[in-house]
This record gives sequence, C-alpha cells and structure tokens, in this order.
Amino acid sequence: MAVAFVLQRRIIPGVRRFLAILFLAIFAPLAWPVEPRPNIVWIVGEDMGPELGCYGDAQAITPNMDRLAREGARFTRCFTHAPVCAPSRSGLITGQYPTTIGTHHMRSKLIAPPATFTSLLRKEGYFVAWPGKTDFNFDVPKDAFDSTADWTRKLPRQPFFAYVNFVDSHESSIRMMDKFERFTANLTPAERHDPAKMAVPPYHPDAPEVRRDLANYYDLVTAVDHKVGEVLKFLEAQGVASNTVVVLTGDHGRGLPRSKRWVYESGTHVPLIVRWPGHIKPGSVREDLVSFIDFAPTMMALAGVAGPEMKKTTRVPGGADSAYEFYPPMQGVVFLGPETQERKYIFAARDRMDETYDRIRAVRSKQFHYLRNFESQLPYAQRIAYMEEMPTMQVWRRWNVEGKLNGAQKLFFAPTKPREELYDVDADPHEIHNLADSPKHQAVLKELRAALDKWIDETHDLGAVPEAELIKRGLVRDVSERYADRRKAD
Ligand SMILES: [Ca+2]
Repeated sequence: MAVAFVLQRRIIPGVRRFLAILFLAIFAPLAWPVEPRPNIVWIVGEDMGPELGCYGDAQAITPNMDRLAREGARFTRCFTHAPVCAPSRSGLITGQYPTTIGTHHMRSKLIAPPATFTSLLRKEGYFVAWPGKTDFNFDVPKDAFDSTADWTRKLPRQPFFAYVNFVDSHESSIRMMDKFERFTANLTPAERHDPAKMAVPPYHPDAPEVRRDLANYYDLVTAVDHKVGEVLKFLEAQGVASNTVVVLTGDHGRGLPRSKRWVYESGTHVPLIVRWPGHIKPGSVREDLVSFIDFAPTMMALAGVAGPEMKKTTRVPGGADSAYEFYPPMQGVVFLGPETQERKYIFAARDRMDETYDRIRAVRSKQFHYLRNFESQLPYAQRIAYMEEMPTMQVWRRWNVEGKLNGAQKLFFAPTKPREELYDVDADPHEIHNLADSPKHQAVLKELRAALDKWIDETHDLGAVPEAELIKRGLVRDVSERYADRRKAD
C-alpha cells in the first residue's frame, strides 16, 4: 500500500508533469502562434528624390516603385536632415543629428562614433546585412554588421535587417557617359526620356544641357526601378515578403545644382514608401512629417525594443577630455507601429561641402519652410569643384555671364544671401518667392525662427564651432589635405 501511495503521490504526478511539459513544448507553438519579429529591408536610391510616378510625377517611369506604393504606405513629407551623402547617412545609422555628434561637414571623420542602430539590432538577435556604401563620416564600427555580402542572392537567416543601395542614380552617372550607358543598358526605347519633353524647374535656365541632365536623371531612376523590381521578386520567391517590412527611400534629393547640397525641398525631400503586410493598409497615404533622424528609433521599435530603451545615453570613450563624455540618446521619434508619434517640424543643416564652407539651417512645418543663412555674406554660387562638373552648373554660370538669365534663374548668383528665407511650399514648391519680409507672414516667420533657435539649443548644434576647434577637441580628424588641391585650383 505504502509503495502504491508513493507511486501515486510522487512519481506518477512527476511523470505526468514531464509529459505535460513535453506536450506543451511540442504543440504550444502550434496552438498559440506568436508572430515572429519582421525582417526589415531598406532599399535606397542614391541621390534619388521623389521623382516617381506614385508621387504624381508624370515624367517618371517607375512601375515597380509605384506598385510598392499601392501595396503599402506612401509618405508625402519625408525629409533628410542633411542634403548630401555622408552627413545624411551618419544620422540615418546613429539616430542622431550630424550637427550634434560632429559629422555635419562633407566629408569629415568622427573619431569615436556613437552606437549604430544596426549594432543594437544585432544585440536583439537580428542578422544585419549591409553590402555597399558605408559613407558615414566615420570608420565602420566592428560591431555594425554581420555581413557585407550581397544578400539579394542568398537570403540571410531570420530575422534580418538588410540594406541595399543602388548607386545608379548618383549625380556622377548623370554626367559620366560610361557610367550612364552601363546603368541604363537594359532600358527599352520607350523607357528613355526625351530631353525636349522634360519640365525644367523655374530656377534653372531652359538650356539643352539642363534638359539632357534631367532626362538622364529620370532614365537612371527608371534603371533603379528595374532593380527594385528584382529585389521585390526575390523576397517573394524566398517566401519572406509577407513578414518583411520593405522601406524604400533616397539618401537626399537629386544630384543637380540647387538640389543636392541645398536644404531646399529639392535637396531634402525624399521618397518614402513602406510595405508591411498585415500592418499597413495597401495604398495608404501618410501626410505627416517624417525625418531621417526617425529611421533608427523606428527600426528599433519594429524589432520590439521599446522607445524608452532608445532614450538611454551611450558612453563615449575618452571621458572628460573629449568633447562629450556622453553622446545624447537617439533624437528622432517612431513613425511606424503603436509607438508612432507625430512631429510638428523637421530640421535640416548644411555645412562645409568638400572644399567650400557655408552654414545654413532650416526648419519646415507642414506648409512653411524657414531657412537661416549664417554666412549671408557668402553667395549661393560658391564653387564646389565636384558640382562644377555638371553640365547644368556650367551652362547656368555661362548664361549668367552672358546676361541670359531671368529673375528666378538669377537668384542663385546674387553676391550675398538674405539672412532669412521663408517659403510657402504648398503655393511655391520651387521656393523662389522669399516671404521673410512679407507683412502677412510675420507670425509664421516668428514661430519657425523660435522653433529653429530651440532646436539649435536643445541639440547642441556644433555649427558655430570652427572645424579647427573640433579637431583640437579630439572630436574629428583633420581631413583638409584631401581638398588641398581643389583649393589651389580655385
Ligand atoms: Ca548620395
């Protein structure tokens, strides 16, 4: 009796418990499915603005990107915080303004960068694949990526974050015929743009060179579109499209003068399309403001890391002797999922471009764009050797000398800049009618002026600190040698 009692009370329940645990281990995932964390894919068109069919651009031939917009959300007001490659990417990957961390000059070299969001994703178990461009204004930290191999041929293990950057549409391909021909080799005659039919922005001269540059740019965007189609097909063929968030954007506006390198709409406005099956309604349109600075915290939120996690500070090596003992936390807000926060303004900055110094700051609300020229004594049209190679820039200068430019086209060659610029971007999308002195717009001018002052203060904008001082403080390396020849050439 005693043995039977022990069996019944101790051993049998033990076996039952074991069997019950075994049953749960085998069948629980089937009975209560837990949704796996999504894969994330970023597709970036180099120097690609929102000149896409889905953005209402009748000149564009972009069927794959248009389809992606029909299957996801199209964001109408997404902007980079910096209208040029490296400062733009440094903010994308750190979630911090280049003007805060010291990557605001194009180019420069930050000595002790803050954590990249990709390294944080890796800590959360994500596999990070980042083939191609790593133009961050700092050396790639060892913990940033798992792989730099081409993941579009062999899918990484899940969950993954995978990046792809199509350089086809970079400004150099507009003017370098060997590159242009290579990237557009697969375009059909019907996909090629006729220069005679291109719409020329009112600030550029209507010259054959400008029309040719524009047509080439649109051809290159179509070439990017082909590659976007291949990536989407690959995700579908691999059976992961339904659990993959696809984010499509550019790195800043198109590579033409007064677009790339300028904080106007033409330089900062970028496409943003996000497809997230089951979470984003197909064909939806988001009209709220989104900044590139929001991308890093949003990716962390997609990976299931709560917003407050991202608000922790990251210690910087160097301690009290370096410019900052602590880097500030990620500065953006989340724009996808339940933690979404709507922002009131986006901010953008332009500092030294290659060998040429300037300092401009901008703040934009949904309707108005305010620019402050800290170096108003300098003209817009300072020479930047790399930009001077573009046929549009050359003919623009030539027509200026020849007295062939009209009012809007001449603005770029004014000997000085106004201290402030204000544009109603709904009424004046090309930003050629400065409203800073308009009596009717003084309230909005004051509002945006104050918003910019607050941002400069709160984000510890380093723009006022001379680069030599940043070098002395040990924040960045001296890269001036790189541009010495160009200065001499001028
Ligand atoms: Ca770029």
